[in-house]
Amino acid sequence: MQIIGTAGHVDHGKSSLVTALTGTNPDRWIEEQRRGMTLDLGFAHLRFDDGREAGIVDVPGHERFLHNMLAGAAGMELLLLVIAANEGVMPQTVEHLNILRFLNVQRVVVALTKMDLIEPSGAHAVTEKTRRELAGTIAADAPIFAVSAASGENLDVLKLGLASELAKIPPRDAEAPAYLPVDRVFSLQGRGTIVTGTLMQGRIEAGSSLALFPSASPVRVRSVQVFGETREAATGGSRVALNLANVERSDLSRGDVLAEATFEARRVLRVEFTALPEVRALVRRRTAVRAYIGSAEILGTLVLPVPPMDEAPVAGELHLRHAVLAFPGTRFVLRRVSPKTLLGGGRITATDVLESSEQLSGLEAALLAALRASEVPLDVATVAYNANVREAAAQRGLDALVAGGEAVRIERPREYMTRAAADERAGAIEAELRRLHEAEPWALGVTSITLARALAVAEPLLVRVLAALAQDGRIVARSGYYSMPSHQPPLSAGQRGFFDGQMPFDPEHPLLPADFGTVASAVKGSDIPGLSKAFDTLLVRGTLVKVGDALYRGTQIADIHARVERFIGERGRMTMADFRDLLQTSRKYAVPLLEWFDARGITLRDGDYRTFKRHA
Ligand SMILES: Nc1nc2c(ncn2[C@@H]2O[C@H](COP(=O)(O)OP(=O)(O)OP(=O)(O)O)[C@@H](O)[C@H]2O)c(=O)[nH]1
Ligand SMILES: [Mg+2]
Repeated sequence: MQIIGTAGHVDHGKSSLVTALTGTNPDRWIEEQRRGMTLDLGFAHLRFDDGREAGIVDVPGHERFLHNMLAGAAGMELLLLVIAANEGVMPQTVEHLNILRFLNVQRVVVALTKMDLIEPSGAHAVTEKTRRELAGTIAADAPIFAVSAASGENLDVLKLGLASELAKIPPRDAEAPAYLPVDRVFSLQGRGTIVTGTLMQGRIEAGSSLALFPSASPVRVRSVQVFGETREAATGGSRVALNLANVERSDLSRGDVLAEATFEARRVLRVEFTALPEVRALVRRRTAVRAYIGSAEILGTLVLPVPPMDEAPVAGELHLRHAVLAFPGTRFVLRRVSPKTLLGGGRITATDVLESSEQLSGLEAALLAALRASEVPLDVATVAYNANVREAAAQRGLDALVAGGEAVRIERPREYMTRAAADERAGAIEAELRRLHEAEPWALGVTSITLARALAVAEPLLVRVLAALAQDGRIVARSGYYSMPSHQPPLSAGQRGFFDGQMPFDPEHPLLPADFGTVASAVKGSDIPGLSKAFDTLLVRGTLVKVGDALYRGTQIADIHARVERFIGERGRMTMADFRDLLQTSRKYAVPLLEWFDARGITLRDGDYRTFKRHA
């Protein structure tokens, strides 16, 4: 099997094309279907008429979810670049190409889709324009197929094109050791822990023993599945799901690697790095970075003897905060810590670097010593005083330390602490978050007050540290709750049964909501554990939606949204009476609903009429 990956700007039709080609909608979450937008990686299985098969990894186009795109990007061999004919090459089209040029893509196919939206007479001109816009990228010489997922036009030709490009890609090395970056972890009732990923190389057999990195803890592979079918073994280039013994779901996350137990994860890697020309000035001797290796995102520092001057790769070191299992030849991409600008990428050349060759200047070393000597974060004036240097010099040195990742800045008021001290705090916070997620999986997260109490630290300082961690993407802050990025609150069976009972599906009136007050007081009156936190979670995540006094399921809102989209698409505009007829509902429900859509910038009110405003 081989892996095809999609890429392209948000909304250009990647997932629709995957659905049209395979019959599988890669948007597997309700939230994705409700928002009509891919949030995380999706997977589908493409079978060709001659019996060959390929796995498809579908990525989100929105730049906010670029970290998810990056988690799936390393496994791609054939890139299916999707460009909407009515929009052409857009910022994320370029960004995705900039990422993928550093990874393992070997061939590219361009799908110029949504051709049904342009005049047939303009087709040739659009194709030519696209060809020009792709000059100088890895898609420069790729075949371009003009298609439409909506009408099905030319999809069979595209499929033949994919098959012919796949045939040009040599099979992956089966003799190489197995290397599986994990991109999904879940547990199945009665089966235990399941991980999925793209097997980058080698072979994994049912019954074999491997280890999980970076911890190197041993695991046994109970069974192997490739696209839902149980197999004796999977080989490089397959999308695999492994049922693992001796490991809890909570011990694993995206970014971990399964490989042979004799290997060792490393924190310092020797690398060759190429900076993207437009951001070269941001790369210094020491640059704090987010490194994307396999499916992992790891913070660290890129250390170069001289900053890059041109297109040529520069040899240097990558100092990571967490060890990673990688091989010489493994490819990676780097982004800035914040803002998360794409910096470039490269190749790991050696993993046997044990000692850091990093040198700090005398000033930086003195400032770091001053920070180290303090138990609390310090402002620039205090650091300057303690290190006996002028404040302007201290500021310059601190900025360099922050850029290089040795020191961390927290805001309001602005103060500094060493990376080691910040990591220690962060580690304690993350461990506590994990513990609380396990204790109350249905809760969206934890408040700063609860965390401060559990960790016995002052809340005001904790809030500032939490803000810095959220900025780094190490934790998520949402509606006053903090959580680990991987936390996906599931409901207990009792909680699920309760909400299903409160909001039964009525096939006669599929869009009729429940009464918010009634459900809320039933929540209060029930003795099912954790129910009110579970209710909050459902509301914040949009699984349930409060509109005025009514309570809808997210799927009902998605359905209403789709009907409105279709109606306005056909008629151009919609009145309140149209809306009522469309939903076969009364004013009581229709008025707050439309106001809710207005407030979210989905519909646009103009007197008595509404028009549509997608992604406003
Ligand atoms: N007319 C027309 N509309 C299309 C076509 N393909 C997709 N669409 C519409 O374009 C919108 C976006 O399609 P998606 O497939 O979700 O786009 P995407 O690239 O996966 O979007 P993200 O994953 O969020 O980046 C949806 O409303 C689709 O119905 C097409 O060939 N023709
Ligand atoms: Mg999509």
